[in-house]
Amino acid sequence: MLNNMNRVILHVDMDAFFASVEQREHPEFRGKPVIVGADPKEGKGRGVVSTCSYEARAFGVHSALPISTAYQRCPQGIYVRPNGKLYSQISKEMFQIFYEFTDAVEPLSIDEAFLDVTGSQKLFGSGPDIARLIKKRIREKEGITASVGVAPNKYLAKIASDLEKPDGLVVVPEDRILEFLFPLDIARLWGAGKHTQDKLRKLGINTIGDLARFPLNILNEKFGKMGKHFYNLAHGIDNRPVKAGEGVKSVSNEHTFSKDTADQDKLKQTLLYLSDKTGYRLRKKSLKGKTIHLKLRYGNFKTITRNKTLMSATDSTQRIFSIVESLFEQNYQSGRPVRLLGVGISGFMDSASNQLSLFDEQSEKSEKLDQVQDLLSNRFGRKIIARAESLPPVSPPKK
Ligand code: TTP
Ligand code: MG
Repeated sequence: MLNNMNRVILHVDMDAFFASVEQREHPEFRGKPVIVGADPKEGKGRGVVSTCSYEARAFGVHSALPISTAYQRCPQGIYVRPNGKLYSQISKEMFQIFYEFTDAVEPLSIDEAFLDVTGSQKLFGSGPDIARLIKKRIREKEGITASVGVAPNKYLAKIASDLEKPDGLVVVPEDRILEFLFPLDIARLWGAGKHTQDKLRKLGINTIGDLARFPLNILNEKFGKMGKHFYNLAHGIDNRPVKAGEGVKSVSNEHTFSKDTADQDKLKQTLLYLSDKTGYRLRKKSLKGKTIHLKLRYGNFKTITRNKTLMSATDSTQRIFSIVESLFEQNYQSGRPVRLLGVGISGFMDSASNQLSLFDEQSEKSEKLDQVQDLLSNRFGRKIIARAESLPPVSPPKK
């Protein structure tokens, strides 16, 4: 079996990112519970916690917690609204630091990335040496701390970076993978959500070691093709390469209706929902695309795809939606039941290097709305704050 391919992978993740930036900006916040998120309005505010400092975590506050609950748990906390512009700027600088060490950088979110440093060792030293250099650069240049995992693959590096937060550095050497992995709880298994974890526990599998020792044929039976994947991960095998940002060629989202529909309101609502998901994913990856795609499958499986290329690249939900809506209006045969809709975008350029186009006031406003939404919904809060008119149709699309 081709095992881990002698790669050296780093996973870097900033500690309490937004809150650490606030503590850097306001020295009087240091060492105190700082909660970044919605306005608590003396415990009556709506919305959620984006993140909080480790001092606030001691009170049971965490990301995605309703801000009113956070206030109950930690009324003495310092509550601040997110400053998305500043966090994006620091994120950009942090990625520049990564690129000093390797071109193989795969961004995962605003504050984390995988780095393949296999080829960088001649220049900068071993994996752990590079991890220490990166941590030092970030501390000196940005005034905040990062945690790093160093391992022969992405999966192990990701687990490792989380184990000794904040300011952690955990190295998993090739010959100690199983020793490292087996005692860990299966909550650490990548790709296993709450439901899968419950299923595993019912089989008596509570640690990664339990999973590794479990018969593969039963895993296949219970989890289909994920069975083998889980089994491999439990043995520390993960050959997925680090995909540098420019490797992304298109982003798309589809929805299959539980029952075919010709209801135009419902169809457009779904297009808005899919445009929003697409825009969100673009903005998360700092990408902008020029060509917008519509996919429409009728009840009899006849499928049409149409696209339109814009003069300038975009990542705006509103802009994507306005294009797919007009493609839909031009191509949909009214009254015919639809089975599936898809929205996609390609023709990428990096949004950082994208020249600002001359937005009119309306599109600037919608861009701000998109940004605020991203900040609030980063990962968990997404469904809760979806634009009212784009609430998930019938059954929400699968991820
Ligand atoms: P995370 O890396 O998940 O969290 P963190 O950096 O705050 O803390 P940790 O030390 O555990 O890594 O997310 C990065 C940033 O993304 C976080 O600072 C704020 C934002 N975020 C949200 O806005 N909402 C969320 O629900 C989560 C998880 C993160
Ligand atoms: Mg983080």
